[in-house]
Amino acid sequence: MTTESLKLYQSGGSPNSRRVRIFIAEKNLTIPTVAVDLGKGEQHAEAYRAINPRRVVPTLVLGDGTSIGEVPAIQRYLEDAFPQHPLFGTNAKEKALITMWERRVELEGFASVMEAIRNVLPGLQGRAIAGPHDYEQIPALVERSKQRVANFYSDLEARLSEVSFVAGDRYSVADITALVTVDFATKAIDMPLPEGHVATKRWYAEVSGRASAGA
Ligand SMILES: N[C@@H](CCC(=O)N[C@@H](CS)C(=O)NCC(=O)O)C(=O)O
Repeated sequence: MTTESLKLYQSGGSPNSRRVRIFIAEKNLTIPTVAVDLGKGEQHAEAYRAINPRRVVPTLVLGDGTSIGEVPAIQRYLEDAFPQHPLFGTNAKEKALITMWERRVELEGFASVMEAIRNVLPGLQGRAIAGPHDYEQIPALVERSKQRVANFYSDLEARLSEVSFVAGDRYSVADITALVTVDFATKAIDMPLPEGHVATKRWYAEVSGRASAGA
């Protein structure tokens, strides 16, 4: 199967899009992209809603017109369609453990950063949760979200003091989500990695030094 028939709808500044872009780069794939300008509200336009009624990026559209939304679903499709350079593991145990770590990073780290920024950014008033429904911001949540990010950092440091990569001894999709989370937290809520987190900094230097990190 070739990648020419695929199309990735994505946005340059979107951390969820970056999770997929890094994944694609790690697999050495070239997939045509279509930019969706979130600042201009293109995700709400009828044309894009026909592609993804959830009104979020990224979305992968297959040659037969099938739309796949949700980052882990897009990554899973690409892993199965293009098995080279596996990022979800190669046997049942590895696959389960990588899925477990990736999910923890997404729920505890990535989602906490998203919650912190979406509940405070003036431009996201009435849009505290991305998607088809409008939600008011709850500024009181922000401090708790930041506490969750701080706890995520501590847990990550403990983990990376024991293993080389998030899910064990090999780079995986869990490292992609963790890298995007750290960069997102640094940029969006001014929470870079804490000074004394030497294990995480060792890991960060390695994963951010891979060519895929620029995707
Ligand atoms: N659960 C979705 C989340 C996607 C998401 O929240 N994307 C953001 C960009 S990072 C978005 O499209 N936001 C549009 C908006 O805020 O209206 C996924 O995994 O793809």
